[in-house]
Amino acid sequence: MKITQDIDTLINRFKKKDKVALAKLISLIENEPDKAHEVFKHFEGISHDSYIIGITGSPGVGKSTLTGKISKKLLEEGKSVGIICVDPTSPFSGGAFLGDRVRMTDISLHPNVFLRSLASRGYKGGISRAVFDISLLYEAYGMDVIIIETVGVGQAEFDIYNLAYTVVVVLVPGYGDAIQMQKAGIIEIGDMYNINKKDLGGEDIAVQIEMMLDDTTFQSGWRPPVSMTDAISGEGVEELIQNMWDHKEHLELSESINEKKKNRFSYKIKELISSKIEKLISESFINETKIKEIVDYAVDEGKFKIYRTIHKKFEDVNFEITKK
Ligand SMILES: Nc1nc2c(ncn2[C@@H]2O[C@H](COP(=O)(O)OP(=O)(O)O)[C@@H](O)[C@H]2O)c(=O)[nH]1
Ligand SMILES: [Mg+2]
Repeated sequence: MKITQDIDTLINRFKKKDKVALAKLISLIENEPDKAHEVFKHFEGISHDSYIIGITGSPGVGKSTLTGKISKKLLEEGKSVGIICVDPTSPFSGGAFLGDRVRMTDISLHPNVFLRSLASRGYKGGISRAVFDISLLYEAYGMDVIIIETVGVGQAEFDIYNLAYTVVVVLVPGYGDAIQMQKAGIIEIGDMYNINKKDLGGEDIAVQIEMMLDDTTFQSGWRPPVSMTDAISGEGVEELIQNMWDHKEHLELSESINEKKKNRFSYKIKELISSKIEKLISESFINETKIKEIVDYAVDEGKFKIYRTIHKKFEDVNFEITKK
């Protein structure tokens, strides 16, 4: 009862664009996924869509710096921006948070921007759930643009391609260009490629990417553009933003934006179903009494019997799956 009242108060403040309420709702949803429906039911009348952009690339290529610069430009155009930084490689919980804040000091105090960093692993229901739910909250808040910054592609804990409408792959000049491209799963994943740190060179990698793109046919009719930026000075950032809008327009004109939206939801639904199943199974089988029985048996009979014990205990369990 108390919690419902708290949620109601928070929602009222949230609807008045109170950033503290937004922060509290994010924490609530992160920590208590089962309460998410209590929150989202208040937004059922809202039809606002944010445009969702994914920025991905290896650690250190300048994604956060770039995100800061892109956001700054968008803010200058009067747009609001919700940022989610996912850096599971960050060894300290909160470490990425501080780092990203420092890189985004220019903008983090602006009333129309909000930044959330997810630095550590081990979110209840996983990082992709947290990212999806935070982006849903940003949409309810009325953000014009959502930027999801994430390390790597494919190997990440979730696939940015299923969550964003436009994916920017960021690369840097210098070492291991070929490896960078392989890692980026380059041709399949990016809607555009951006070589950052152009103050350090990078013409050669741009040419390599252009050549790879020339050898590829794009059934969608969209040929990913290649841009170069210096995220520190901001040089080239406008062109990159223009490429994003061009891609958005392409998706809208070809009506594939709806496919993207559907894809986002089917990804989410599959994830919700598997987490429900996981919960059901663990609740039915992993209860403390059962564990105690197994422990007692294993300890009495010897630790090397633990595998055989578990095997035995579950031997006569029959799974019955009912289709509904
Ligand atoms: N020379 C140069 N350094 C950059 C540029 N963009 C970012 N950096 C630096 O690269 C480092 C990593 O940047 P960061 O944005 O944290 O990268 P992320 O790990 O991809 O988010 C920081 O020291 C930045 O100051 C750039 O365009 N040129
Ligand atoms: Mg970063």
